[in-house]
Amino acid sequence: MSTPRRTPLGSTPLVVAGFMLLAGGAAWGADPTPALQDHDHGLSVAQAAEPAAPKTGRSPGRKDAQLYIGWPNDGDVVATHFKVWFGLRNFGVAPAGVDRDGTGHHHLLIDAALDNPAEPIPNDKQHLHFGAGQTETYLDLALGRHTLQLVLADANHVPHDPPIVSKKISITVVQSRRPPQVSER
Ligand SMILES: [Cu+2]
Repeated sequence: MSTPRRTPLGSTPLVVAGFMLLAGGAAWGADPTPALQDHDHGLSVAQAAEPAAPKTGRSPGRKDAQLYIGWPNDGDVVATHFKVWFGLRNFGVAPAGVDRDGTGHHHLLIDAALDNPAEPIPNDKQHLHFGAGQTETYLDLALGRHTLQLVLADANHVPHDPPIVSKKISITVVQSRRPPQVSER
């Protein structure tokens, strides 16, 4: 018997449903309960025999949730220091660690792609976490072309299921023009 790794409030119905399926499976005897094989990420029948096993740990997304980069726009030319703001519709922003369905925090991927939505998002210079619930930031990027993409993830930095991601945009960073010097001290 294993215990669930984590038990977010929102996952309770899934766990209960999984348990009921398992109970049903046991009642059918040797029937390998085909419904369970479709469940989430290809659990084997042996794993599914443990009532707690079906929990994958991913928080539910919403198909109508919309994540987008409000600024800059795709194709924009920006200075080396520039602002980025994040847009989200039909979903909420909550700080990292707040485990509540229908919420997440922003992650900005710079010149990177979301490799595996079932894993926590890495934390490095190409994967920025906004765990305080921020909805904008300033970036300092090297000259040249870069891609930006937003990914929402849950309290444990794992993307939702289905993942909530923005379109990946391309921008070109050029040398900032210094504002004119008004006066010398
Ligand atoms: Cu995060």
